[in-house]
Amino acid sequence: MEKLIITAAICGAEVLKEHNPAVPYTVEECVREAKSAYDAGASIIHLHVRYDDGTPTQDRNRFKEVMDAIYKVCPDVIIQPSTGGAVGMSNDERLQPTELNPELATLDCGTLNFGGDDVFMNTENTIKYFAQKMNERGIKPELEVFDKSMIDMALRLHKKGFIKKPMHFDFVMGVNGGITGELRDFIFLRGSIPDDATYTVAGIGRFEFTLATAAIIDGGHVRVGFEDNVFISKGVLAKSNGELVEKVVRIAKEFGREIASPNEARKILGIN
Ligand code: KMH
Ligand code: ZN
Repeated sequence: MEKLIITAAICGAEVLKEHNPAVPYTVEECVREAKSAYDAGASIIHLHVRYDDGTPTQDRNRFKEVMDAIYKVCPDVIIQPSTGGAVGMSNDERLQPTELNPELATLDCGTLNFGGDDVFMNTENTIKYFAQKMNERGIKPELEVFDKSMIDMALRLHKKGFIKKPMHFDFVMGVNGGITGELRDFIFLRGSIPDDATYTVAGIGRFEFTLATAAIIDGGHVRVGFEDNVFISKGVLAKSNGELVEKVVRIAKEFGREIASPNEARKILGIN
């Protein structure tokens, strides 16, 4: 089985210090959280950035500042900026971090309700526009799918030439408005992607570690982090993103799955 790629989604756009005081907002806090995850075994940092008061932003300069500071302490790590940003942002606002030519960035493959009154908008033309920009800039998209229909959208856009193979998916499971985090649904998604595709799974809240375990057994990859879940176990807040990654590493060891370094992750994903 391939080595396990662990992604740490350290910050997100919606989770707050009120949920867990260790959620990073400032540059220094982002560096601290990225380093804790990297030291524990994460090879990819999925990155959102905030202003110091916690407001999410897709500002190119803020991304550059945070990315440069992370590279100083984790020189070989893969930083994957979000192009999802926060609900309500415009397309061009969301695309700003792709101007920094990262190796990898997210590409959200459909629209969904996002709790309460929020709608996370990704029309077909938006997805095509984002895919084109990423192709122009040599960025591999990680295909964020919050439901089965979004896999179908990605496959359709592959046929039309917008998304290249090998495709790499992220199954984000358990968002209020998307597919559940039940194992039945994981098996459904996992069986719906091409044989030559790779995938990682991001279980939201209580689904984080059950889905991580399923992916470890199945040969997939795993995303954990405060963006998705702030608890290390029921009712106990995680002290850091590193603590969440350490738990995944322990589970992987139990099943004999080795952990990929950033360069090994690049090879598995076909980026260099
Ligand atoms: N913050 C969500 C609305 C991504 O990073 O590409 C979207 C999101 C997906 O987090
Ligand atoms: Zn994200």
